[in-house]
Amino acid sequence: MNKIETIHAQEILDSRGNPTVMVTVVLANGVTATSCVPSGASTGSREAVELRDGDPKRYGGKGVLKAVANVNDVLAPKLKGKSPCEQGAIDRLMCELDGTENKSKLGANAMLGVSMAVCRAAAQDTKTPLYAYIRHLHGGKSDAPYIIPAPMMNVLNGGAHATNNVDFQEFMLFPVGAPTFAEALRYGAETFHTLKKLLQKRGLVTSVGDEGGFAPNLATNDEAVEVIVEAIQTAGYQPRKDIGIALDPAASEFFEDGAYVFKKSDKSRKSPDEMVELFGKWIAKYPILSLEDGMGEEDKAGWIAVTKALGKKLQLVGDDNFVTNPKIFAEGIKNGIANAILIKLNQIGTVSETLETVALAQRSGYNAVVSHRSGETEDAFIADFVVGIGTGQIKTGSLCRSERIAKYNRLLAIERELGEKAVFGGKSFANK
Ligand code: 2PG
Ligand code: MG
Repeated sequence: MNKIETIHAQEILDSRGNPTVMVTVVLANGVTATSCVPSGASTGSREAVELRDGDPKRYGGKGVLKAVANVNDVLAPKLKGKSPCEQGAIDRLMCELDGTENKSKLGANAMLGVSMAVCRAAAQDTKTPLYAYIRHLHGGKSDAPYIIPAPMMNVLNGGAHATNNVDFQEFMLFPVGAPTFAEALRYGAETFHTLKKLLQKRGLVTSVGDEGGFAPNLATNDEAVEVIVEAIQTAGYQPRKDIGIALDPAASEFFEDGAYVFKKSDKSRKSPDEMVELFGKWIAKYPILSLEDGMGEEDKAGWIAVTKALGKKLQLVGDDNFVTNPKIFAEGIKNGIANAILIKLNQIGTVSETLETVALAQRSGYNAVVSHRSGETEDAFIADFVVGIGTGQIKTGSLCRSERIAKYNRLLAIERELGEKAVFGGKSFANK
């Protein structure tokens, strides 16, 4: 096995035009692997720290030169000479060198860039596709079929991802009834283009938000779901059976003093109980299969209530409240919160810890949805990652904008490459 020769980081831009970290690992035999780190907007308060320079003279304080220097000057010299196959040891060493609970010293952006680039270098060096290498790292059975995930495609953006008047952040198509990933993508793209026409007919704007979904002003949050259902039907698909809906209200963003305040639309306030009631009505009326962050991360009682009321009827995904952190997630499981977790590598900051959280979900009967961030790059690491862990679901944005499409295109290539050795994740989900 080859050894790490150099590790080099540099500042690049993400899809919002903000700085982020790119890391390149070079092995002694010349194998070279690069990874880029994403960045969230509606972040959970307990996420690992994304180190920013805070110098107002550069990028409004958002520069990442400190994180870059931490890779080049602190991590690189310590990791030189190590085998990239020792993912666990390398990630542990980085955590030790950081020495904080939340990676605030070296920065989760610095550490994750190294962690992902090391993982990719090991895969390349062993001439293994990245998804297969991740399956091996995760201890997956090598003879089991791979699962190509069902995509959640965010076609209508609101909340912190758009400047419209829609309070809920993400309205996603979830084509669980498609026979393959390629077909799921086609169902989604056709519905996306149909939705554009429907919005245009109503005189609404069709410019897009951060994740590539349309971001029109609408009369109510309900109208967002209604126009999507109409688009599904007009595109020739059956709501629920062919294409369901997944929501991420990102409710932490509008939870204030114990109530949910619809500040972007009608300024109304709802108690946690009224929110549970609203979701209950919505799932009876609309083909909603998955609800992420329906309650705010601080509203533990609300989360317990929504899980009791609706947890048998649909997938309830914890994002801001679990932040891909195995300790925080374990606490949530104990408290009977949610039945699924969103997995974002940069919320925790290393590949190994992310795999630990995924393993905990799998042991505990929780579904796990791998996710992009609203600020993304061309790096499609998560496409391989979700196939490697085999949890069967990914959310990675709309059907436009190359930083989103890069992940979908990679999944198309993986599905083609694996052929008979893979099954589509939508099937098992649809049958649940
Ligand atoms: C979310 C994410 C990704 P952000 O809330 O799930 O869609 O948004 O990256 O802004 O946290
Ligand atoms: Mg979320």
